[in-house]
Amino acid sequence: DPYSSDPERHPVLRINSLKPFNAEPPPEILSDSYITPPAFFFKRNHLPVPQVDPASYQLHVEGLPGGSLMLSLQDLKTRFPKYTVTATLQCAGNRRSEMNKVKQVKGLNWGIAAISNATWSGAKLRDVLLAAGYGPNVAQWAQHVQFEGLDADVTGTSYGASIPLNKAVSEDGDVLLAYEMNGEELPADHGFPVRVVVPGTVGARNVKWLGKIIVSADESGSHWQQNDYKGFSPGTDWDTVDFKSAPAIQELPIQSAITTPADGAVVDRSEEEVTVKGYAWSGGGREVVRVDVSLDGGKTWHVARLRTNDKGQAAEPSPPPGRAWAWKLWEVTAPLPTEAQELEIVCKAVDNSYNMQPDTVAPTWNLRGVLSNAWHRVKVTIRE
Ligand code: MTE
Ligand code: MO
Repeated sequence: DPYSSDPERHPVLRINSLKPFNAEPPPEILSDSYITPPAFFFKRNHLPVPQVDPASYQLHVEGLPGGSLMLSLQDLKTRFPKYTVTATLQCAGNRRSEMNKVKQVKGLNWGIAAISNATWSGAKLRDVLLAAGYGPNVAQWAQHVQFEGLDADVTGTSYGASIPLNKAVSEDGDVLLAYEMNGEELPADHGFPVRVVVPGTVGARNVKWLGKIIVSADESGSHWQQNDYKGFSPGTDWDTVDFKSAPAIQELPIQSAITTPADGAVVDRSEEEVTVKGYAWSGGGREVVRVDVSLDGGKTWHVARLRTNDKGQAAEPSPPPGRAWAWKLWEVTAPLPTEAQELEIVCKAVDNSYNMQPDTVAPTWNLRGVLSNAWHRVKVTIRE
């Protein structure tokens, strides 16, 4: 069994698939802490977790004029400045189960918790590429940076993905070769000893157990770059889909969801009010500037309070423009509407480009069930 050396996992995780291991935390745990504890951080593996010996680990950097560069874990830690970035990771398939209710899609049936937030520390990819010979002349022929994982299937094919070269080398891109998560060494499930963290970019490009970096004229040729993680029209089906016709997902759209109360919860009339909590995040470093919450299916709205730490009520000052990599947690307490027996609680977020979420799922349905970001709705009963 290639999965026999997979690590132990926290029993509270909701398992989507055991081999490979895919799981998400109960949603209310997400809004309990601004920085998600690694035990609860969602886990998305396509293959068995590889066992990597940190002492003999070598990262290969290829495709630059200086020839190939090999870096040990020690090299990464000592030859390059260490940066820490708080960044949210979200799987392209987060909230796929809502698309499944419209019409069957192919993929793991994620709820709303295939998203989590951590602080990541490591070397900047930019610094490593500069050390490997990157210069302005490279941008004349290269356009992509490919990553290969050390996890592989039975045929020896490893997980792979790529990002645009300009994201990789931009000073403001904050792309890390991370060896720490929340101040501790990376857990096995999250890419020990080194993973790429591409802030603002879909989870799939944040390659874990990083073995190789290739600067290239071409995108990664991997299945996951070419024939997966792309969006299509609701009218496109498996007979008509042409994966070459759509770009690979990189930055993700605006997103928010309600972590509590849960769908189907009951509140007592005597409580007189209800507290609603959730998360909001946008891709590409766009900052969430507002979250609107409705208790009546979208007829009337309240503005939620946004939170960027666990300390107090107030949000910290905004990050520099275009570098809002982390989610905001939000919360609103509102009176129970006097006539209603049932609440339809809805949330929608707005980012600083004034991007907003679509109000319903159906017009965004796609055969792989990715990019699911409609207004999130939960129904709650009021007990008299
Ligand atoms: N990297 C490798 N090597 N193998 C993988 O299966 N899965 C990707 C990405 N990096 C994957 C990988 C996907 S699709 C996602 S959403 C994120 O890792 C999930 O990261 P996490 O498990 O740390 O939450
Ligand atoms: Mo993913």
